[in-house]
Amino acid sequence: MTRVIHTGDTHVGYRQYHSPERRQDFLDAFEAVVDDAVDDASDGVDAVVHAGDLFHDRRPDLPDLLGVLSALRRLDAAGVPFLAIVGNHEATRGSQWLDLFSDLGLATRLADEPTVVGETAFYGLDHVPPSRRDELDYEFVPHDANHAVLVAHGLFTPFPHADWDTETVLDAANVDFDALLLGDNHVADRAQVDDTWVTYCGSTERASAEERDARGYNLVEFGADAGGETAVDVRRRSLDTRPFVFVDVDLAADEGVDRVREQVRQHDLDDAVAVVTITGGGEPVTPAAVEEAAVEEGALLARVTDHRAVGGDPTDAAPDVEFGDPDAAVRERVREMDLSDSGRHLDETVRDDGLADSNVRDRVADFVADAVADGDLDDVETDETDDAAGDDGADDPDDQVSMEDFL
Ligand SMILES: [Mn+2]
Repeated sequence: MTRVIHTGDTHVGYRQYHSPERRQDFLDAFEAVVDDAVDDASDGVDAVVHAGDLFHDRRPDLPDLLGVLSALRRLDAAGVPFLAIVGNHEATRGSQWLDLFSDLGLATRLADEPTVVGETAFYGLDHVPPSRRDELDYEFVPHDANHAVLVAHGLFTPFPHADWDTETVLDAANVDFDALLLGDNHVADRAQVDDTWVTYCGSTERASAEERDARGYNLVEFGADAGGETAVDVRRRSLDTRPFVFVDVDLAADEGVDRVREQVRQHDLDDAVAVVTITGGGEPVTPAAVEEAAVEEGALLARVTDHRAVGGDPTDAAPDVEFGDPDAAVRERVREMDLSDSGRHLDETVRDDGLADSNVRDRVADFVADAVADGDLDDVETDETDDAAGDDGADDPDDQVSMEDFL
C-alpha cells in the first residue's frame, strides 16, 4: 500500500486584499499540511504530492521562500519525500524554484520518468497552456510498480470550467494510470473516468471569496482489492484556516446601510475576513461604512460586494458581468487570453501590489530588454533560436520583434 497527502494550489506569497496577514496565512496553511505529514510519517504517509501553484507567482519574496524551504527541510528530516509539479502561477521558461529545491535534495520534480514511492509510480505533467497542448504526446517512461499516478495542473473534465479532456489524456498516454492527482481548480472534487480516479485537492487557503467551503487536502491510498486489482481510496482532511464569514444581506426597498451594519454585527467576526454581499433593493450603501462596522466587531478586514443594479432599482436586469471578486475575474480573463509566459510576466508586473506604480515602467523596460538580449521570446522562438540566442541576440536587427509577437 502507498499512502500520500495530495495537496496543491497553496499560493504561498499571495498578499490577498493587500493584507500582510493574509500573505502569512498562505504560508501557514502550507506549513499546516507539512505538519500533518510529519505527524503522520510514522503511520505511513509515504509522500507529499503537490499538484502545482506552490507559490502565487514566479518571484516569491524571501520570507515566503525561506518559509517553504524550512517546511521542506522538516519533511526531509521526517523522511517524507516532496513530489511536485509546476502550475500556471509560477510557470516560467527555464528554471523553477522547484528545481532549486530539487538540487538541494528537498523535492522531486515529477516528469515523464516514474518516481517510485512504495508500490506506486508517480509521473508529472506541468501546466501547459491550451495553445500548446496539441504538441503533447503523453508518452511516459514505463514503470514496473503496482500502481501508477499522474500529477497534473490544469482544468480537466469532468469538473467545472474544464478545458482539458481527461479521456483524451488517458487514451493517449502509454501508461495506464490508476489516478490523476490534480491542481488548478481550487474546488476539491473527485470523479471516476473510465477506471481512473480523478481528483482535485482544492486550495489550502481561500484564494478567492468564492471559495466558501472549508479548505483542506486529500489523503490518497493505493492498494489492492480482493481480486488483486488496484484500489484507490480518496479522503478529505480539513485545515484550520483563517475564518471567512459570509454575510449575505438582501435589502428591502426602504432599507440601507443601517440594516447591513446590523446584519454584520450579528456575526462572530473575530480575526475573520468578513465577506459582505448585498442584494435586493433599498438605498445606496457606502462600503467603507460596512467595513468599519466589521472591523469594530473584530474582523481582520472586510470586503463588501453590492450586487444591486446601479441606481438601486431592483427591477433592473442583472448585469452580464459580475465583479463580486475582481481578482478572480481578472484571473479568469487572463487565463482566457492564453498569454505567453512573457505576456503573463508583464501582466503580473503591472498588477503586482507589492511594486510601486512608479517602478512599473522601469521593471517592464528591464524585463523586455533582458528578454530581447537573451532571445527569451517564448512565442516566436524555435528550438534553434533557443540554443543559438543569448550572446549575439541584441546586436542583430533580425532578432528584433514587435510587442505583438512578444505577447
Ligand atoms: Mn491555483
